[in-house]
Amino acid sequence: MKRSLLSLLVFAGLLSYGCKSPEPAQPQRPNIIFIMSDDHAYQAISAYDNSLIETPNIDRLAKMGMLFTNASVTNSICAPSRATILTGKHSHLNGKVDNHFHFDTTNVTFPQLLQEAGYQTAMFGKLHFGNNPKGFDQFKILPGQGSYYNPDFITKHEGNIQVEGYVTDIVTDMTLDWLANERKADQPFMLMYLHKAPHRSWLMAERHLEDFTNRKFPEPKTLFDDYAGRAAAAEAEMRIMDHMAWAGDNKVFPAVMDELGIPEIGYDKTRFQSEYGRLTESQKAAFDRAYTPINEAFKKAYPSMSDADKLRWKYQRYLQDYLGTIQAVDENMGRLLDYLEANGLMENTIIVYTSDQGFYLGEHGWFDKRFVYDESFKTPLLVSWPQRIKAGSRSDELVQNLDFAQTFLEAAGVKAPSDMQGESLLPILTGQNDKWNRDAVYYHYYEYPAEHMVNRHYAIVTKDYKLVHYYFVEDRWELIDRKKDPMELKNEYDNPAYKQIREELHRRLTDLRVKYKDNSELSQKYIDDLMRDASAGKVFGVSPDKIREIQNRRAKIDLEKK
Ligand code: SGN
Ligand code: CA
Repeated sequence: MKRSLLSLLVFAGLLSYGCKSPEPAQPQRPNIIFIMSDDHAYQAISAYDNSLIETPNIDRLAKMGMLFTNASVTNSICAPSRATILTGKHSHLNGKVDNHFHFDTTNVTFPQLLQEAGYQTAMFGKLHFGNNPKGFDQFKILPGQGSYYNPDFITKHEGNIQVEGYVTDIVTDMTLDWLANERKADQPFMLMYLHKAPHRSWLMAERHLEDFTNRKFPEPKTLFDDYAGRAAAAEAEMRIMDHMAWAGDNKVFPAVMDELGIPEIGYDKTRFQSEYGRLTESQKAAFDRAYTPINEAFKKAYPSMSDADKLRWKYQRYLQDYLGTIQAVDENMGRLLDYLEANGLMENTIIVYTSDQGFYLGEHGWFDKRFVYDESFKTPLLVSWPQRIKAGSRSDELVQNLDFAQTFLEAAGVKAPSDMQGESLLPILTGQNDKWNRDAVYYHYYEYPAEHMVNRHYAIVTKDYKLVHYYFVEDRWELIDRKKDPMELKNEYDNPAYKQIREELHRRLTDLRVKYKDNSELSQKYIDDLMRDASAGKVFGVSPDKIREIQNRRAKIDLEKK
C-alpha cells in the first residue's frame, strides 16, 4: 500500500517536472468597503462595551475579523479626519486642518489611485468637504452636515436630489442599489459608505422612537468632573449641562421652554424648528407621540429639579437620542453584510468599520469631541477580510486613521506615493506583528476659535503616557499617566516624580514633529487664516467680544515670553 502511494507520488512529480508548471494564479485583488459613521463613540459598540447598547451587526465584523483597541485619529474633528483618511497625510500637510475651510482638491487621494489602477469606485453619504470628491465613478453625498429626515443629496449623475425617508436607510439603499445594479463583476471595487448618524442633533428613525425614549442608561463616573488642573478642559464649551441645547438637542418643545422660563442655549429653538420643519406630517405625528409624554413629565419635574438633577436628565435624554440613531446604523449594517454574504462578496472584501472620531457620552460632563482625551482621540476600528484576517482577533497596536490609505493601496498592489505619512496595517491584520514597530503617535487639533472653544493643542501619545501642549490662548502642558489614571483626571506635568518621563516625552515629541514635518510656522499660518475669518464675523459661534478676549490673552502670552 505504502509503496504504491510512493510510486504514485513519484509519477506525479515526474509528470509535473516534464510539463511547464502552470502560472501561479494571480491572487484576485480584494474589494474594499470603507464604512464610517460620524461621531460614533467606541463606548456605543457592544464589541467594545455593551453597557449602553447592543450592536450585533457591527459586532459581526469583530467576530469575522479584527478589533482594534487603540485606534486613534490625528485631529479629532470631522472633515480634517476625512482628509487624513483620503490623503494619508497629517492635517498640516493636506491643508484641511479644520471644518471651516474647503478641502484642497489638488491633494492626491487613495480613491484616485485605486481608480487609476482599475478599481470601480463609489461614495455614498457624508463627506463634509465643501466640494465634490475626486476619483469616484459614482457618488451621492450629503451637502455639508446633511439632514436626518428627507435629506438632500449632491449626486454625480443626477444633479441635486431630495429623498423622502430616514438618512441612514436611504444611504444604505443607495449603497445596495449600486452593488446590485452598477457594480461591474469583472472589476474590483472600492466603496465608501458614510453615515451621518450619530451626529448632533440626534434624530432617530421613527421606528426606534418608542423604544429608545423609554430607556435608561448608566452614568459615567466622570459626569460631574470639576476639570481641576486642566485649564483647556475647564474652558471648553461642550458641557451637557451648560452647552447642550434644551430644544435643539434634548427635544424640549420651545413652547415648554417658554412656559418654564428656560433660557435658550445657542440657537436652541431655531434649530429645533428647522429640524422639525423638515418632517412630513406623519413623521411629525410619530415625533410628537414620542416626545409629548417626555415634555409633560419634564414640565412637572422641572420646578423642583436641582442642577445635578438637570444634568442627569439631560444626560439621559442625550443618550436616548444618540443611541437611538445608532440602532438604525446597526440594522443597516446588517442589511449590507447580509447582501455581501448572499452574493459571495464576503471572503475577498476588506470591510472597515470606523468613525471620523470618537465622542464624549457624558465623560467629563461632555458631549462633542476635539480633545486628545481618550473618548474623542480614540475611534472604533473593526476590520474583516476572511481570506487574510483571523476571525475573532484583536490588536492593541497604536494605529491611526492616517494608515488607511497605505493599507488599501498595499492590499490592492498599488504603490503608495512616498509623501504619504502612515503605515500599511497589513502586517498587523495578517498576524505579522514583528513587522510593525510604532510606539507613539502624533496628534494636532486646530479649530479654535470656533464652536465649543477647545484650545489648539498637539501631543505625543504612547501606550503609557500623553504629553500635550495647549498653545494658542494659553501656553500650558499636560502630562497624563494613562495606566494609573485611565479616566485622565490628573495633570502630572509639574509632579517631580514624573521629571524624567516628562523630559523623555519632550524629546520624543520634538522628534515626532520633525518626522511628520509639523512646526510652529505652519501653525501660525493656520492661526492667521482662521482669525482673519473669525474677526470678519465668518466663524459660527464666535462673537466680536470673544475675539477681543482672545487677542488680549495672546498678547499676555507674548508678554510673558519676552
Ligand atoms: C456642528 C455641531 C457641533 C459640532 C460640529 C462639528 N453643532 O456645528 O456641535 O461640533 O458640527 O461636527 S450643531 O448645532 O450644528 O449641531 S463634525 O462632526 O462635523 O466635525
Ligand atoms: Ca464627526
